Amino acid sequence: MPDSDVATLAEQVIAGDRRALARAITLIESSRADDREPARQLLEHLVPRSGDSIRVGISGVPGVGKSTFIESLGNHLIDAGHKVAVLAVDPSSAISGGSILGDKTRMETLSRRTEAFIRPSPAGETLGGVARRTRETMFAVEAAGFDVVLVETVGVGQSETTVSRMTDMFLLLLLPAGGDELQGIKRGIVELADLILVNKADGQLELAAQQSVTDYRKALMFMAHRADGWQVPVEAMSALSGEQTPEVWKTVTEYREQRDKQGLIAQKRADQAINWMWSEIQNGLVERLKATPEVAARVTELEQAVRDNRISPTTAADKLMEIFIK
Ligand SMILES: Nc1nc2c(ncn2[C@@H]2O[C@H](COP(=O)(O)OP(=O)(O)OP(=O)(O)O)[C@@H](O)[C@H]2O)c(=O)[nH]1
Ligand SMILES: [Mg+2]
Repeated sequence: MPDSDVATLAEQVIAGDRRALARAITLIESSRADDREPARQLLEHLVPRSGDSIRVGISGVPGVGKSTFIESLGNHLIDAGHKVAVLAVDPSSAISGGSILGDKTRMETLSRRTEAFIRPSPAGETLGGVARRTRETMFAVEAAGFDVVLVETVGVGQSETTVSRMTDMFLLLLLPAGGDELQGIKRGIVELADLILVNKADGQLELAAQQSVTDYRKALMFMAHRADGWQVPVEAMSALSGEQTPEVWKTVTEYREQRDKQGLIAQKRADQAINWMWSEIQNGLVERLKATPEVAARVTELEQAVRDNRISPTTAADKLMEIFIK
């Protein structure tokens, strides 16, 4: 793609042209080697126009109600005059080749509104690859004028950390659960989640949900306090009825405003950007190392030696890095 075309595409995205935005994201997500450079150039145009948004991560186990909540929240926000982008980070999309997260059929009303933009998880070889493309897509949707970005991810391990590293606030959805299951709320979660929502607080589950809220609040009190002094709220919610959605959003904006005043959002984003730069360097170096013919020629042999316990992984790694540097 010639430079002038990239510039035109960027202009169209910034002007709010949806089809241009879709094309831009396709370019960003492309794994073709010759798309990488134009994608990079495109981002250079878009990044200065990005950032004017609230970025919210939403996580929870499959079936907890993430999509139902996003449908409710998204509609509420659009009614209030926002433009809402929904992105997804699904590590399993690497295996399945596609993702159900961010699937439009699960957000039926929202997906039909022109003020919403829904993009399923990109496919990628690694979580890092998926995350990189989602971050870059975030720049594109922000440049296109979307001022709320919701990033959905499944609540299984690494992907939560990944999403918390690209958002301003992280929401964790939990299911109503009794005593023993409370251990599901692990220590790390407290550092990660800025707001905990016990979903499905309706019908037969309402009482159990209220009880869970009480239990989780107690459990949180006994855990180490967060370094930043934020007391993580725990609330019951029914994403299905959407009754608490305005209240939930109020908590999000309060959190945002409070931290914005203290300069903490800008600081967090700056830290995230620096971390990202270093993880790009890490990934890039490994890619280049593997692509070096002199290294490639020795990899199989050294891997076998490590498998057979003939040399230590550390020594093998040192050897390969030495070959690379030379
Ligand atoms: N009763 C009740 N059911 C709900 C609520 N929220 C979601 N559900 C139902 O729970 C099921 C799963 O909801 P989803 O929104 O698809 O859940 P999800 O977390 O997006 O699931 P995955 O995308 O598979 O990870 C659906 O049948 C919803 O209708 C709620 O607040 N109350
Ligand atoms: Mg979903």
